[in-house]
Amino acid sequence: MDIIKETYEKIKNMEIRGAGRIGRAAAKALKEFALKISNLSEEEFKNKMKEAGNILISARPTAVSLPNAVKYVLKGLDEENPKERVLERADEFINSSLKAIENIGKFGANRIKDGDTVLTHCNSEAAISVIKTAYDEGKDIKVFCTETRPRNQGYITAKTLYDYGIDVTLIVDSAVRYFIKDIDIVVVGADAITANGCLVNKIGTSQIALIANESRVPFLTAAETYKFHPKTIVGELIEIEEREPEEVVTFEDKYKGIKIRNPAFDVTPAKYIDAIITEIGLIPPQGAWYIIEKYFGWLEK
Ligand code: RUB
Repeated sequence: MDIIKETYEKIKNMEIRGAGRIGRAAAKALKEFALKISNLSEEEFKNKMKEAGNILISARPTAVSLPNAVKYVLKGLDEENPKERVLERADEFINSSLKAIENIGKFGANRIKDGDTVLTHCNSEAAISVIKTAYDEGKDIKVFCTETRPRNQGYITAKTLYDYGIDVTLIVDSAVRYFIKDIDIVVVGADAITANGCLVNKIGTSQIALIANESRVPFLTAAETYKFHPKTIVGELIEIEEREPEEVVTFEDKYKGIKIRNPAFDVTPAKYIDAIITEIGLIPPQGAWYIIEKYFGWLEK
């Protein structure tokens, strides 16, 4: 179980973070774990794999890419030659995830025009793929990155895009409304998309969507199909992770009575989302149900 526990820890302490990376790390851990198992009956192998999957899923509660990746890989346990199928399905998940990010880049870049200034929040591989692809297409673009308190993932995005040669401006999260007049389009990632087209993403996303809506700036989320949450179709709510207060601030003892709340994600209603960029193309948020129906038969049957 070493590889499983190690991956669990890395996801929990955010050494591995971002929904896509978390999903791929879980698939990789299951593959490496399966490879190490020998001398077990088929039944014992299946039980061990299921136990490993449950440990991984418990690392962080919000990004649905984690349970979706685990379920995708472990579906191989119901097939003939379960071990081989689990190994194959882990590779399938990882490869299709990487391909999806590339395709999202192409579809999303179509929405970015020459001369546009793009605003992004937090650090999303899928959103970055859209921005880099637009830049690769020769479009003269500028990007505003929010800091993304409390863990400042926006710094990673700013450095990544700057290293790529893009004109980057970093702003504090509360400056979005001040700068919205300079923004042509907002592109963010997704930790989960619900059946009714709502977006669950880094805390602060919903405020940005509201500000964009007020100023009639298009708000797009880049979400691979494995970010869609199958259980929301039957009314299940997505748990919003609340993290340690120390991530926000550490007060001296005298002020220990001050309560600190630190939700890591929030929910953006579908009405503030202009489009969801998936690897099969752009859909309106109302199309989320269709994606879940089409792609998650393997989960809920
Ligand atoms: C990261 C975050 C990202 C999504 C999408 O939160 O909210 O926007 O996970 O990222 P955290 P990607 O840093 O708490 O994991 O497009 O890379 O999957």
